[in-house]
Amino acid sequence: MLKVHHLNQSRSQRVLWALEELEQPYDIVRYQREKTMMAPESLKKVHPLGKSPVLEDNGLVIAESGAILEYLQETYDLHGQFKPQEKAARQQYRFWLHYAEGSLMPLLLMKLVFSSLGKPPVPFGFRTIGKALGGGIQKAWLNKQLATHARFMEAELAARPWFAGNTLTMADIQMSFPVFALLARGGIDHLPHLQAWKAQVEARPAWQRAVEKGGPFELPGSEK
Ligand SMILES: N[C@@H](CCC(=O)N[C@@H](CS)C(=O)NCC(=O)O)C(=O)O
Repeated sequence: MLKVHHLNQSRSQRVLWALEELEQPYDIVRYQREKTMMAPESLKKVHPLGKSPVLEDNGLVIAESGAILEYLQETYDLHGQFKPQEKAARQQYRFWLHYAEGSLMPLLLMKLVFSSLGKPPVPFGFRTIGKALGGGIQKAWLNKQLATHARFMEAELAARPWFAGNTLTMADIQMSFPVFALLARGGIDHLPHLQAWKAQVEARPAWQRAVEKGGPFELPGSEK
């Protein structure tokens, strides 16, 4: 039986969603984030990096959500429903699979860190300077980067309903975590295509079953 090592409010939501779309049975091993938001040490017993998701299947232990989604598509998408066949769409698919963690998530992680510098666990005496520094970096650089990425995705989704074409693919599943994070903490107000994309994700029965099984998926916001 497939086994998903699932951390609450995390990227492993993608894997639960993918398995629900593929209608594959699976077991969930649950981990709860600590106060620091880190995963518990016990995850390191499954994979040395101690990050979620990790998938176990037939003696294989697979980390990295993109690698897991590609594995699931190759192994369980028997009718090729979740990967485009046509060449140009397949290149888009590959692009978004890499872009999600390679380009977009690092900016969103920076947003989370720089907007938290004025708060615990930063020691009290450093919070004023931390807030000023974090705010300064966001204003001078980070917010502009995020706005460029948001405009790019808006333009792409104006041309088609899903990231790699007219139907849902693993590229959308991989993009779900950064898009939800961008909408929660990016501080950008008018993103109608990304909002519409999120709404069509949330309307999918497979997404809803994944949330029911995995627990609520509400990523924290941040100060603008
Ligand atoms: N690029 C990896 C990132 C994995 C990752 O950082 N996962 C987060 C959850 S969203 C995690 O395990 N955080 C807990 C920690 O760092 O201790 C992937 O896509 O799987």
